[in-house]
Amino acid sequence: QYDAPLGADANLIHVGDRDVHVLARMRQPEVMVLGGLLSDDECEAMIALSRDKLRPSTVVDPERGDENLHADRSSEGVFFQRGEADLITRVEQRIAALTHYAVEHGEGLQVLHYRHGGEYRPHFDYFPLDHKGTARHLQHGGQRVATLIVYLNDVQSGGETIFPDVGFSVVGRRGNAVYFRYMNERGQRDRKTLHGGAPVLAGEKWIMTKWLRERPYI
Ligand code: PD2
Ligand code: ZN
Repeated sequence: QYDAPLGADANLIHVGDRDVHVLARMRQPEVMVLGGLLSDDECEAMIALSRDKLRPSTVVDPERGDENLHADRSSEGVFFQRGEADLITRVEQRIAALTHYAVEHGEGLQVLHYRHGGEYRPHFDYFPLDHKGTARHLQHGGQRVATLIVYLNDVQSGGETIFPDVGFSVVGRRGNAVYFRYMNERGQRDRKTLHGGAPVLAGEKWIMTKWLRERPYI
C-alpha cells in the first residue's frame, strides 16, 4: 500500500530559501525528480569540501552488519556529520523542508565520486529484515524510509540512477535531485525501489545522498 505521495500535485515546491521544480513523478514506486535543489555554486562547494576526504566506498555485510569493500560499488566517498559546515546545515534544512522529515531523521550527508567505469549495482537502501547484520543498523533511528540523491555535476555519458524493475532511469544534472520513498507508515517496504548507479561511460560523476530514517538518527 502507498501513502499519499510527497508534493502530490505541486509543480513547484517552496523549500524555505529556494523554489524547487518537480520534473517527473512516479507513483508506484514513489519517485520524484526535482530541478534546482542546489545552486551551481553550492554543488561546486560541496565537491570542494569533499575532494580531499574521499575514501573507497564500502557495502554493508549482510551477516555481520559491518562495512566492507565490494565490487558492487566502485566509487569513493565521504560522510559528513549533520551540521558539520554552514553549507551542510543549509542543505540539510532545505532537505527537511522538502521531504517533511526533520533534520534529526537524516543520516549524515554522503558525497560520492565515481570515475570512468564506476557504478553502484542495483540494491535496496533499506536494511533487509532477514539479514543478521540488520539489527545493529536498526538500533540507530530504525529503518531507512526514503532517499534523496542530489547530482553535483553533469556526467558526459552514463551514470544514470536506474530503477531496473520499473524500467525507469534518472539522468543527473547539476543541482537536480531524485527522491524516492520505500517504507510506508505501516512499515511495509517497497521492492520496486530496487535501484543502482549505471556505469559512468565518459567523464565523472559526483552525487550527494541523504538517507532518511523512521526515527531520529543518533
Ligand atoms: O549514484 C547513484 O546514482 C546511486 C544509485 C543507487 C546512489 C545510490 N544508490 C545511493 O547512494 O544509495
Ligand atoms: Zn542506493
